[in-house]
Order: sequence, then structure tokens, then C-alpha cells
Amino acid sequence: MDITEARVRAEEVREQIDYHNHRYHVLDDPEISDAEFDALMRELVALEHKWPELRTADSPTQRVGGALREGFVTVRHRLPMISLANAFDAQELRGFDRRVQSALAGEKVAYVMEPKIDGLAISLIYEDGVLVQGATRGDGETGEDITPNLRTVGSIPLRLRRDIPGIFEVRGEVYMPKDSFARLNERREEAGLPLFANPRNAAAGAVRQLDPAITARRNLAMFTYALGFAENLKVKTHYEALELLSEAGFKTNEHTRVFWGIEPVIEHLVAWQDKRFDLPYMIDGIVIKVNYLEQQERLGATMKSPRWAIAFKFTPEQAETTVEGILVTVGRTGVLTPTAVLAPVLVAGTTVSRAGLHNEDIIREKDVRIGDRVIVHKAGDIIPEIVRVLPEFRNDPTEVFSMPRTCPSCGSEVLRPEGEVALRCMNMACPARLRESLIHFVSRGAMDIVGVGPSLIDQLLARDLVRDAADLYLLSEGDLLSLERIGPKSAQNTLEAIRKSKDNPLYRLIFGLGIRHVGERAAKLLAGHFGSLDRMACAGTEELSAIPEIGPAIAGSVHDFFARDENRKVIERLKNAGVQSEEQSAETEKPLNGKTFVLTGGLESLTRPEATELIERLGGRVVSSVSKNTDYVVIGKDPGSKYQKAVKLGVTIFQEADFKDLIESALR
Ligand code: 0OX
Repeated sequence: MDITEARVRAEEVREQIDYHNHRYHVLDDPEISDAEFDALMRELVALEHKWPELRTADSPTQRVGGALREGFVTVRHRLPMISLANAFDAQELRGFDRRVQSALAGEKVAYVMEPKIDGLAISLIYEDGVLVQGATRGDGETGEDITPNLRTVGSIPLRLRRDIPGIFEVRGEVYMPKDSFARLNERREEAGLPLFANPRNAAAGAVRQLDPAITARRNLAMFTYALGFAENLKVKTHYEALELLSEAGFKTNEHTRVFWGIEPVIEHLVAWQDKRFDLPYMIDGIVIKVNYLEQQERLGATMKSPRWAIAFKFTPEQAETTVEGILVTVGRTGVLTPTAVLAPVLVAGTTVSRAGLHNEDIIREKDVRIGDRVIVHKAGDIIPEIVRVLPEFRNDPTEVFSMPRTCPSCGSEVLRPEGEVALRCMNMACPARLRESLIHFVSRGAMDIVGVGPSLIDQLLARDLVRDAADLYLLSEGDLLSLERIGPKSAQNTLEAIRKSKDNPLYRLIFGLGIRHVGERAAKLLAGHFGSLDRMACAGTEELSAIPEIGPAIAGSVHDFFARDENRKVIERLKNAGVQSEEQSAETEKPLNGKTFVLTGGLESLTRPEATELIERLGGRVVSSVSKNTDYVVIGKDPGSKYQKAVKLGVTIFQEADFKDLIESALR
């Protein structure tokens, strides 16, 4: 391949990546697997690596990296980013409508209702269709330039899908989906870091990272809801503006509706009271906007907010209940976690009967005591928490809660390691720790052993059939049949799932071992670096912390883990049981992974079976007929109708020489 061909191919791949990125992040309707998407990305990275002059600012490869910065630059908004006035009940909405009507001399008014996303307002600027700047709202006049961070957000197009020349500004809200927020806080709790109170704070923290690679991992998204500075765009209504945004490749909210007059708007609000909890992102109200832009212009704005829009704010969902007890459990790393047991109460759509108290400091700070009346809410609509105690209801003398000084499971003394907020049971053989370690080992992100869950593990422990993870691989059918509620069929399935897990990729085993601070991502980095558990076990902290993204905390705990005899023994036994502890030449690493080829005509330098063998060895697939899903058609002498079809469908065509180039560069 020469540079001219590479340029054409790079653009082709970019178009495909943009297309699939849009399907995944904006339409929520992917057409290809992650592995196929990764393969496209790798092809583009390879092309841009070989010919750096092909790298463009709007290339999808620019989403991931970005250099570390020292601070943010302030930018002035072309048009101020004003905020919305609030309404809290139907009467206030009717007041808003009266003001609108009287300013428009009683004209009929159509209103657009859209969910009010609880995130951060952002402005994006495109120049001739390419994203050139992304900034925070700041004080409305000036904000901070956070372009490299926003480039990592999958639902923000790096180039527009519609031809819009000149300067084009859009506005919207960057947010963190509820499930990403919950996972982030879980990981932070495990690492002993302070938790985010809600998805908005978590998103704010993510976009203000000086290292865009961190933003990239926080899984942010963006809804756009308005045009900013946009000349020569002929739209009459706000709703049309949203349609235009959607065509240009932005994510707009699917729950947007238009109503004539304020009464239907008020009626529709009722449905939202419940519906909001079913959304995968947090909303804190509904925005109501006058639909006709010409009417918007006549209404204008006050110093603070537009007269043509208002935010109906939901009252935050809180409920009152009683703390019936405080339960202390022991996690797999030995951390003692207190949880408040509550009299069941309905909050944000579900019944809540537990609330995490995190650690002793937080219990002291909130002064939660058994028997207290408390206000509860759900952080990010999902995680139940005690907001505050109502001390006025404390009548009987109550005791300040203290964490136990011994482990509630094994009775050994607990310690509070220096600089940590958590108490820990240090006994490696503690039954509660063992139980949690096993549950973690078999869990989905780790060894993913379907059918082995907490209740089976409890039974296996109670009967002394397992004492560590390696014992799972020694279980017999008879062992399983001796347990309650297990028949021959389910025993067979369970044994099969256990057996299958032996061939898992190495990172799953590393993650499953439950080494402190080693989450799924660190496990992948370690597996990628060492390629084998034995090599990893021999590494010193220096080598470990030299791996990009592996900090001293992870390096230290990996080193400590392998220094312990009992851990080395379990690993030896896992290996003896046949569990893979080496990285296999992973599917995902093959250069032609996910690529389909069609061969047509006679090849001169190699036979068909040889060509097929080469393609398959590199992860590709050879199929017999050409379709729009075919990646390459290789043509030899006297190609048949497959060649015509490839031309018609626009599939990339390789002459034999190109094909050999591709194979050679892939084999290197
Ligand atoms: C939101 C949201 C915020 C544009 C004109 C005045 C305010 N958080 O979802 N703001 C606006 O509108 C801006 N719309 C929204 N949907």
C-alpha cells in the first residue's frame, strides 16, 4: 500500500468508525460487536502510525489520548449561556404561561417539553463541520476550554454528519449515566477514596481532569438541547432545531414532546413523576420552552434567564423512616462495612430497607444511632443513603454507635491501618473474607462461573467442600449432588461452567484473585504486560509501577499478594487443576480480527487454501459471497461476478499485490 491508497483507506475506515460510533453512542443500536469495532480502530491506528501525516483533528483515534495539561484556558462565549428560571408547581407554570401570552398579545403558544438532564451545561463549537472547541458554562460569560476531555465523549461527534459550513455552536448537557455512577462509586469505596454524592458531581469531576485518559474512562455522555451561535440555519421552531441536531449526529432526548397551551403540559407532568426513575440517567425536572423561535425572539430574556423557557423542578425524593439496627459485614479484603437496617420505606420508586453508612467517621459525622428517625434519599436515584437524623424524635436515651473492635465473623482483632478510614480484619482465613473472595472469584467480571452463586458457596463452605478457589475445580458430581436443591442436570451444568472457566483469558483470573486495588482495568493492564501469572508473581514493585496507569498502591499490593505463601499455594493448585495462567494468543489481538474476505479469480503466488490459512491465522474469515458486510475482495486473474458485485457495493478491492502487502504488514 502506498500513501495515496492509505489515505483513501484511512478515510474509509474513519467513516465506518464514525458510523458505528454514532449507532452505538447516539442511537443506542449497535450493528457490530466490540471486537469488530476494535479491529477497525486498530487498523486506523496502524495506518496513522505508519503515515503520521494522515492523522486529522477529527480522526476517531483522537478521542482516546490527548496530552496531560497543566490547567485550563478561559474562553469567552460568543453568546452568553444563560440559565433557566424555576417553577415548583402548576400555579407557577400557569403564571409563566400568562406572562408569555400577554407579551405575545394572546397568540396561541406551542410548548416543547424535554427532560431536564442533571449534568453540566457545555458549549461545542464546530468550524466547517469539525469540532474545534468544547467549553464549560462557567459564569455564563466565560467558561473553561475542556476540548480534549470532551473529545473522549462517544456521543459528541468529532465531525458533523451534515454539511454545515462556517461556525456552528451547539449547547447541551454532559452527564454520567446512573449505572456508570454506581460502578464508579463502588470502585472508589473499594479503593478507600471519597464518594461522589451524585452523578452530576461525578461528571463535573470527570470533565475537569487534566488527563483526558481519565475522563475517557468515566463513561460520560451528552444530550444536546439548543443551537448556540449558528448563522444561516433556517429553522422555524425549537423542535426543528432538535431534529437538525439529531441529523447532524448529536444525541437529542427521545422523550421530547410538543403541546399546544400550558394545560396539556401540566397534565403530562404527572406521568413524569414516576417515569423519571426508569431512565438510565438522572433528571431533576422538565424544561418547558416556547416552540416558535420567532416568538422566542419577541419574548427575549431578562438579565438572568430567557422569558420563553422555564424549568419545572421535581422535589427531591426523600422519605422518613427508622433505623432498626446497624449491621457490620466483612468484605473480601477484610474491610468492615456498616449498613443501617431501616424500616422499609418507598423512595424514588422502590422500597428501601438498607442504607450504606460507609465507615465509622461518617456514622459519627451524621451521628446515626439505632432507633433514630432519619431522612433517606437515593444518591444518583439508585444508592440509598441517610441524608440526616431527626434528633427531635430521640426520646429514650440512645447510645452513640461504635464499630466493633473484633471481627464480627472470626472474632480476631480489627485494625485501622494508618491513613485509612476503614477498619480491617487482618485474618486471611476469616470465613467471611473467604466467602466474599469466592463470590468475587466466580462473579461475572471475574471467572464468570454461571450457576455458582452465594447460596451454593454457603453450602460448599458449610460442608467443608471448598476452602479456597482452587477447591472449586476439584468438585465432583457426587459432591454437588449431596447438596440441597441440586439435581443431576444442574450438577452437570455447574461442573461444565467450572470446567469452561479454566480457559478464561488471564485478566479474568488476575481480577478474580481479589488482589487489593486490582480492578478489572488494572487486571487487563497487568495481563497485557506480563502475559503470565508466573512472570507477574516475580515482578518487583519498581517494574510494576513502571507500567503505565499502574500506581504505587496497586504495585505495592500486587507485590504483597505474591509474597504470601498461602496465595502462592492457591495459585499453584489452580494451575495444577488446569486453570490457564498464561495469556493465550488472544483473539482480540489478531490484526485481521473481525474482517471478512472474499477470494475471486486465480491467485499467482499462493493457492486458495494457503491464502485462506493466512487470513484465518491473522484472525480474519473467508466467506464465499460478497455482501455489504464484506471488508475486502481479493481479485486474482479473471475474477468472476463477485468482482462486479464488490464494485457495485463499494467494497474495498485488493489486487494480489495489495493483499500480499496487507498480509506481510500484519505478520510483522
Ligand atoms: C437540561 C437543559 C438545560 C437553552 C436556553 C435556555 C436554557 N439541563 O436538560 N437548558 C436548556 O435550555 C437552555 N434545556 C435543557 N433541556
